[in-house]
Amino acid sequence: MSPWRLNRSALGLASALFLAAATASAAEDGPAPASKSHSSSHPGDHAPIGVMGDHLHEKGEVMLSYRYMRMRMDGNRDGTNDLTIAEILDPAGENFPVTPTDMDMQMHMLGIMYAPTDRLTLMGMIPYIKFEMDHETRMGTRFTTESEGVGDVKLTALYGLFRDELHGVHLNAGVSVPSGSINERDETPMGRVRLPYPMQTGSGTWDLLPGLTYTGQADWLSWGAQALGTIRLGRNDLSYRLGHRYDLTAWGAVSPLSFASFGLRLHWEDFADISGDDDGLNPAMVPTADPNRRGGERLNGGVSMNLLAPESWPVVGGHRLAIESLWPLYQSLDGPQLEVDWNVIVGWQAAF
Ligand SMILES: [Cu+2]
Repeated sequence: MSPWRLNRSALGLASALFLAAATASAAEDGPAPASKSHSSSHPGDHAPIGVMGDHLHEKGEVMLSYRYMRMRMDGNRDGTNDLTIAEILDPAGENFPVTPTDMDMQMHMLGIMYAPTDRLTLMGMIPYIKFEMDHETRMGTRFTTESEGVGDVKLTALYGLFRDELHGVHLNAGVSVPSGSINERDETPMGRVRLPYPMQTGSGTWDLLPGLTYTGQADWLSWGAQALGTIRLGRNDLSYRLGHRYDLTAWGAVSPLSFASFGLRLHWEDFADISGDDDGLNPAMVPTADPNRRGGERLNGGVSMNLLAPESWPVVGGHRLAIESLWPLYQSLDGPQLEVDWNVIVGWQAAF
């Protein structure tokens, strides 16, 4: 099946809702607390690149962005205890005939932001995701499954609630469109089958993405915090829904140079198990096919750098280049489940 298959009616409806929200808000544009001016931009104006929807734009401004993300998972755990491959396969242990051993996730994400007013910025993000998972069976066979395609498109309205010289607060009101796939298949020792939940590129449900963001800046210091939810609505076409998730993050950065800032971040993520199940999967075969072994919580620590090209530079003046790396400091998983080892995010942003 084509990785570019998109649910057109879903996309159309989401676009219409998005435009309606934009039009409604444009009409009520009063003496709003203005967002920060890009004419005096600063590398620490933006959060570490792994944070989305952290800033507003000035009326009429458009920003394009591209992010490349990679996540590496190696080894399994249950709770906070590491499990060996042998323990997962052992009939006297966890008793699964097959187990994942490691996984790579790569994501390319295109983003666009547009501010119809100083108070309102609209943001759209389109991910293209590639998964690779390695497995081992009780018979000693190793095999790899792969899937790739467009993920769930996210449309978010960022609405300024407050801003002064020092700091500001805005609302994140988003929706995740089920444009990704829940029917990715690949060859396995059991034949060509539908892949388990973590290999699917979409949730299959419309999801609400509510959130609140706080940012501050004083001279060469900047900081911020964001709370985001992912609330799944209903069930998908295979009669399950992924678990709701909650993300809390806080960061601080110093900008010792006019073109560079260096940041530290903490990110707490809490993700629940799946409700319902995909009838095509056998939860006794491999842990990834069990809807009750998908939840967990994780605290990540991140180190980041934002670079801002001087306005005087031709073509790339004002463009941003950023990198962030995150490592789990703590993770407790409903296992056996693959544990995260590290994440890297590289991004480019330019406003017009
Ligand atoms: Cu932007």
